[in-house]
Amino acid sequence: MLIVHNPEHARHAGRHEMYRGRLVPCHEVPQRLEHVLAELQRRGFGRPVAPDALAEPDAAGFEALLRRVHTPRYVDFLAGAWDEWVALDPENAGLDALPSIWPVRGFRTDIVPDNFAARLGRFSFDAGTPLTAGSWAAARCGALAAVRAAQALATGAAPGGAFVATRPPGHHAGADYFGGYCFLNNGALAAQALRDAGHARVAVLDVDYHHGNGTQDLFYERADVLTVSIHGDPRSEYPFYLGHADERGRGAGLGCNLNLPLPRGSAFAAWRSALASALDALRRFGATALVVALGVDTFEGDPISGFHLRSTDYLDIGRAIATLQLPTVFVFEGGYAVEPIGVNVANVLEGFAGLD
Ligand code: SP5
Ligand code: ZN
Repeated sequence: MLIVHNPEHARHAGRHEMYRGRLVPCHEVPQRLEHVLAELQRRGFGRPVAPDALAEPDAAGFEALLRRVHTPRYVDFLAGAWDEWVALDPENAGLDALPSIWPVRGFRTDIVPDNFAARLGRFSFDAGTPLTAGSWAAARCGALAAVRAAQALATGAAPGGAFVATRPPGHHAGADYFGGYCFLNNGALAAQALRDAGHARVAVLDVDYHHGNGTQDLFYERADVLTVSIHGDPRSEYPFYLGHADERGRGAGLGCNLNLPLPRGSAFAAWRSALASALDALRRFGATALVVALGVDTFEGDPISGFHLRSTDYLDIGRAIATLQLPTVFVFEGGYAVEPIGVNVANVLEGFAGLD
């Protein structure tokens, strides 16, 4: 299996996220990915490669792709946000930027304000996603890793599939908003790269505990990309405002989105039957390539989530996904029980690769 890692990931290291009126230490920390990479190395997976090491004839294509999946003004905002933040006050260099005001129903979103705090809110949806000095460098390189992995898959250079070892995660990020620890939607970028490389129908399977609202939003009106997500019921679970079972796509995309919400507290038996439904839908759609948004915050020990999957269950998940027999790129998403993340991610990939 091809492993593409993001050598810039640790440059995104938030200090705090807002939770119940307090700034609490971030759950999405650099050590998460270090545990994944260490466990993959321990099991003898191939040496991770940086995205720059993967040949791509059309180097300018990545910038264009970023600005097709995300809006150009959002990309420009993210690229310059840290410098703007520090320009407000030199002391800001020692603080993370966190939004505290958002345009909601009835507010104007067509006008982008001059005020930085107002723009930070215009391009985000929560106060849990700190923007730091290196956030843009890390997010951009992670997106590049996802796109290069997808392109390697499409050219046949990764016959055993690919894993994008990156953070920050991506599936909560939409065309012009960050949130849920995500800035650029790595999985969506990989799916679009597969479309651009000639796959007429591409599917995204999101197994993170949280609904992949950004990915759903990006492809909601499209018939060429099926989005399927298994997640905690948004009536009680983050991100709350999207991810319900009656969201099936719109316009040309009607029928091309499937949400499989499960109650908080669900164990693997329920999760596994939701996966069977997901796999049925994926088979019916007839995709020729698959992106898996691989979050392992479904784990019983996860500090912010509510499912009860055990480490051995992840082997079974990998095996089940392999039965689709599709070129597959796995993109790392959530998972906050920092040490067990390595074993859980490696189990999915090992189950998929049939190494055991
Ligand atoms: C990619 C991903 O998994 N993003 C998840 C974002 C969830 N953010 C909100 C979590 C708030 C829960 N805080 C619980 C603190 C318990 N001490
Ligand atoms: Zn998650």
